[in-house]
Amino acid sequence: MFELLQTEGKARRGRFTTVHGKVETPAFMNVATSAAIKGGISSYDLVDLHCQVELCNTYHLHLRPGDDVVSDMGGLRAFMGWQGPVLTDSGGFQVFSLAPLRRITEDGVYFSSHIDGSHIFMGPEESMRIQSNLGSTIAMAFDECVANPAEYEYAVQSCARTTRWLERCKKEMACLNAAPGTINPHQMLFGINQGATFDDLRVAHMRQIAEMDLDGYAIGGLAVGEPAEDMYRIISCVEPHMPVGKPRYLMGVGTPLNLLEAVERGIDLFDCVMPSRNARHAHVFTRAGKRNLMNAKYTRDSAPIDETCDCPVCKKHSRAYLHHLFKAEELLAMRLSVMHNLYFYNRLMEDIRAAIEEGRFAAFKRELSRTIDRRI
Ligand code: PRF
Ligand code: ZN
Repeated sequence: MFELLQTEGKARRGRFTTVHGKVETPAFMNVATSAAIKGGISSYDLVDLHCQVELCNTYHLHLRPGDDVVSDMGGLRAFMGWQGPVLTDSGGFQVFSLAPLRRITEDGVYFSSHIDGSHIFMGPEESMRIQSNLGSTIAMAFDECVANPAEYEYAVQSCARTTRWLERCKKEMACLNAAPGTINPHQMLFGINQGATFDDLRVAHMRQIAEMDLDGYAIGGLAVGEPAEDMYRIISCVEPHMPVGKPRYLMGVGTPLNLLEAVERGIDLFDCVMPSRNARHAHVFTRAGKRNLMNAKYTRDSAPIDETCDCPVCKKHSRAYLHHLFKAEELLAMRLSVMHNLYFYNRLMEDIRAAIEEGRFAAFKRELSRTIDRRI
């Protein structure tokens, strides 16, 4: 169930209730691709980092350790020791971005494993069965994410196939949820809007899938090579056709500024590897801009990463200490900087929620946009 608590322009403050807990929106989902947040972050750290939802990947977990293993261990939440909601991505996007030698047919996708080269087939039914074994709170539909720029004719065909795949996903999930012994018989299904950068395809596809009464709607196929302005334009043109009473998820996005721009355009949920990936390369976010902790200017800097941050790392450690850990290639360097960056994203969303509640989101966004994306 999704409740709209408050709006300011298109920006929405909502509450998404799942069998595994409530999600206050707008929210950022923390990426744990192979059932682990990269950088040595555990599920109990995530509680301290104000994480609400963990996101895992069907493709990776199917290859290793195998969804049969996760199922035997009681599902992903039990396996990871995470009590809150988990969203699983369908494998569609990862097959297209990671697997070599893939062949797409009406049935699904043939590809080789990026781990051992073995030949694997995944279609809508396989993706739903795997996600059912994983026992996630929310399963994503099996879609095709076309890289931008795309050919119009190809995008038309691909979009139509993604719609047919969605119908098959919905049918298969209904069967799986009703079967005895299913780990999460209340598993929800989100549809994914595609259509490359073509406004007419995007709108037509969104209108089609909006009629299928799914539990939520995602916008996929963005942040895959197109300029940010194209992404913002597509969100704005698709949004009026998204159901008001369902959560809206922008997949794989993005920078702090991207999140502010998308919230302003009516998006509720996000996920991105950016906070953890950047942190592992010594790039940390602050409200005043991005820092590179490898920079020699931090050698004797006793200030925390971000003076305005109250994360466990900023409460305790200096830039000088983190700079040293990165130089010395200590594992702790990555762990501490990932913790800060995830907290930064989760806390940014908390402040966005408070701003919408108090009718000052526009001012909040204007103020932060001046500094948040610059390098310092
Ligand atoms: N489809 C799926 N997962 C995704 C995407 C998509 O288009 C994207 C695009 N940014 C990220 N993750 N299934
Ligand atoms: Zn911090």
